[in-house]
Amino acid sequence: MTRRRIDRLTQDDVTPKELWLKRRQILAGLAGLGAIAPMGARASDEPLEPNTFEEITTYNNFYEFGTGKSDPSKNAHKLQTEPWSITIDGAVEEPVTLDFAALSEIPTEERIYRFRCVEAWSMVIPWNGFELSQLLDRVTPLPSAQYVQFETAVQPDNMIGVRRKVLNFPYREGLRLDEARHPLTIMATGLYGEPMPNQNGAPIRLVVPWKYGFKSIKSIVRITFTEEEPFTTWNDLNPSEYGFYSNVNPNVDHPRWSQATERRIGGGLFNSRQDTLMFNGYEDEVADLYEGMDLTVQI
Ligand SMILES: Nc1nc2c(c(=O)[nH]1)N[C@H]1C(S)=C(S)[C@@H](COP(=O)(O)O)O[C@H]1N2
Ligand SMILES: [Mo]
Repeated sequence: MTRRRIDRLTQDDVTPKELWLKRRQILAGLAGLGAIAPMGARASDEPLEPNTFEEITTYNNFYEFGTGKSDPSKNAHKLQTEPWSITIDGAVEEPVTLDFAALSEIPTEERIYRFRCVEAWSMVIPWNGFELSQLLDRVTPLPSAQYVQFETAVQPDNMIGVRRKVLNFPYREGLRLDEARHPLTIMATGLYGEPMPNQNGAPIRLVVPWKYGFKSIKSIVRITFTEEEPFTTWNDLNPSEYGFYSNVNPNVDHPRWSQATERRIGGGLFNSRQDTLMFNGYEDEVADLYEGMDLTVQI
């Protein structure tokens, strides 16, 4: 596993994709070829051509800042990200709280992942972050712990969607512990080598690339180990439409639309609609997590 720190860019160091690709090649040359290959790239033959920084930061779902795709990029500048901390508690021997300085010390690496929203659109995003297991290892779970629940910050004064109560906030999500510890599951602190933009879940958010996008909860302040399957926001709202597992699955349609294909944002007129891949293309890596489960029933 490669581990490297991505230096923060300066304010005016906007990264056009070509320049960023060139920088990656230089880094690849320095680090030795192969060391730079992101894990996600092995999942299928599709070359992962990332979406632009502009696309990734202007077409978002972040209901704390409104329900429209362009609302987060307009409203999320109000998110207060300093000070920030994550508390890890619940079924553990001793809870810990990590402040942002402690979180920033964890070395990051780049992961280029497909990202598939349950609404049948998708992107490819070059995240920077570290494996969630590195955070979970900071505590000793009780033997009875089976799941983790995640919770987003609630800042009513800064979050128009919270004031309007468009969802049952705080936004909460959850994973089974083996899913949470899977090496593809990351805590992302940036993208394109820049600190995480507010609208994408600053300063730190979850990314679970084989599950529908709503599992990848943003702006996390709490991780709680639990014995039972935890409360999760969308599952609570409508369990028949949003399962706890919500693995990307082209063979199980959403009750109101097909999940067989997806619209790649920015994909152009002719190649914008493409087949959705089982587990979003990460089947080789994650299928064994679900051995013996009927994925048409346990959605
Ligand atoms: N706290 C919080 N996290 C969230 C959401 C949200 O509304 N609030 N939306 C989810 C959904 S539906 C998607 S598709 C992704 C979108 O991530 P992106 O805007 O970085 O592409 O964030 C997920 N995480
Ligand atoms: Mo989504």
